[in-house]
Formats: sequence, structure tokens, C-alpha cells
Amino acid sequence: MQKYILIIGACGQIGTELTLALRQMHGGAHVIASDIREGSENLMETGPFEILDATDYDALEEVIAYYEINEVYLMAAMLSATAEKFPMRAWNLNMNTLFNVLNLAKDKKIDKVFWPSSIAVFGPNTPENSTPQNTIMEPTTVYGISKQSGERWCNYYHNKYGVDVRSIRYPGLISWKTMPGGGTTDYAVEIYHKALSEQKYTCFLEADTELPMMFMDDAIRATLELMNTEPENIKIRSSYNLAAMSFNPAQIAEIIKKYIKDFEISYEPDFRQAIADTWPNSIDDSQAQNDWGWKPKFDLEKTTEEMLNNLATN
Ligand code: AKB
Repeated sequence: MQKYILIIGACGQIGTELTLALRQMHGGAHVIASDIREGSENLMETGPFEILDATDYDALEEVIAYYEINEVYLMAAMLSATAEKFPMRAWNLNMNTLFNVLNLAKDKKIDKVFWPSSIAVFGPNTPENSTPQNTIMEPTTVYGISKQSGERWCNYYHNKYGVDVRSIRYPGLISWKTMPGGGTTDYAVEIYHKALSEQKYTCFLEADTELPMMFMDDAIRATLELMNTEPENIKIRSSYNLAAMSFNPAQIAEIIKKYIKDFEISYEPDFRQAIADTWPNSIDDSQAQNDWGWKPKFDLEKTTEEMLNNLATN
């Protein structure tokens, strides 16, 4: 059977790179990008694109039927910082898109679903170092509450209806092709842009706020590895912990200084500090390692080299 894949939220930070990677693997015509607005030139030129609001069930169903889609990656979401400003919009977007996709899978209109969760599912009562896969989860942010609820629904649809839904709790993601938007971990991307353009950066988190992070190439590889593993390897149908590195703003600034000697960082924490304070410092991802062989390739040094080289030349 021919495989046709739909990416919802294809123009965002993860969606863009995921679409390009999937088009490399399956050919452009087999990977349909969709979003509520058009994306980068590269994304628009390498395969089909549909303007699609995935909160609209009928519109989504129509695209799925038209392209005979069998696999959906639902990457549209409102992230942590923006969601605090628009709680109901965030809840509606994050939950209704998920229900629409899960219901299409339940009705056998698609075979397989990827849905991203986040370290935001954890909260202030969670053990903050090497946070285990199964632990106390009491998120205090709108985004975290939507992701934790989403995890429970994924697990429910798998157990009750046999839906093949797979998920990862992404840490903060660092990439150079597309900017993140509205997250608390966004500082770890902005800092590289400002280091190159202005040799200085004012960070919205405190110097010692340690958070789990990952370079985008690792995140894309993890996503594709999880989606391509045999179903019997997948023991968790809520969402997998995933880790690569952990650092704080002072540590990333130190590494950038090795490449840009005059770089200076200052700190003006804002409302995002309170969000970051409820999230783990580091994640235990041994279950992902054991179940489907996860292993990261990029540490902070390698990520910094990639970010500065690519941003300077692209
Ligand atoms: C955010 O900061 O909101 C996201 C996330 C950790 O899910 N990057």
C-alpha cells in the first residue's frame, strides 16, 4: 500500500523540519504539508501544501480523503508562554485538533498518528532531576494541563479503540531553520541569533535555570524512529520521556563565548521564569532507550557549533 502522510502545523519550528525530512524519505508528493498560513519557500516548493485549520473536523476529513492519507503528524499547538495569555484558545486548539485526529483514527480513516507532548506535563511536585517516566505530574500551566490531558486521551484511544498513536515528551528544541514561537525554552534559540547579530543577549530566564533541551536533528530522528518501530516495541501509549542535554543560560553563554569572544549576556526574568521553575532540570529517558533504541547525538558543544555555523552561512 502507498503511504501518504499529512503534517498538521507544517510551518512551525518542528513541522518544517519534519516535513522536509519525511519528503526526503518518501518523496515530496507523498507528504502533504498543512497549516493555517503558508511556510518557507523550501517547504512550499518541495511538495503539496493545504491551508487547513485542524480544529475544523470536516475540513480535516476532506483533506484526508482527498489525498488518501494514512499517517498524520499533528504538530499544531499553542506553546507554554502564549497559552498563559490565551488559556481558552490554547485549550481549544490543543485539545480539539487532537480529538479530531484521534476520532479519524478510531473510525479507521487513518492508520497511524504522531502527537507531540512536552516536559511541560511535569509540575512543581515532580522530582526535578532525572525525572522518571512515571512520576507525579501536576502541571500548573495551561499548556502543561493540555499536554497531560492529551497524553491520557492518547492512552485511552489506544486501549479502548486500538488507535496506533505514538508520542514523545519533547524538551526545549534548538534549531536554525525555523524560529520557535511562544515557548519558554525559546531563549536557547534566540541567544544564537543575537550572539551573531549583536554580540549580546538579554535573557528572560535567570542565569541558573536549568532545563532539558535537544538539537532539532535529534528530535526529528527520534520522531521518525518511534514512528517506524514495530508496534510491539511501544510499551507506552501516553508519551515517552526523551533527553539529550540539560543546561542553564549561564552555561550556554559560556560556550558561545568560545566562538564569539565579546559575547555578553544579561538577565531580565519575566513571567516565563515562573513557568520554567515548575519544569524538570533533567529527564530520565531509559524507557525510550530500552523500547526503541533511542540515543541522542548532539550535546551542547555540538549544538552550538551547528547553530553558529548554519546561522552565519544561511
Ligand atoms: C515550550 O517552551 O513551551 C516548548 C516546550 C518545552 O514544550 N518548547
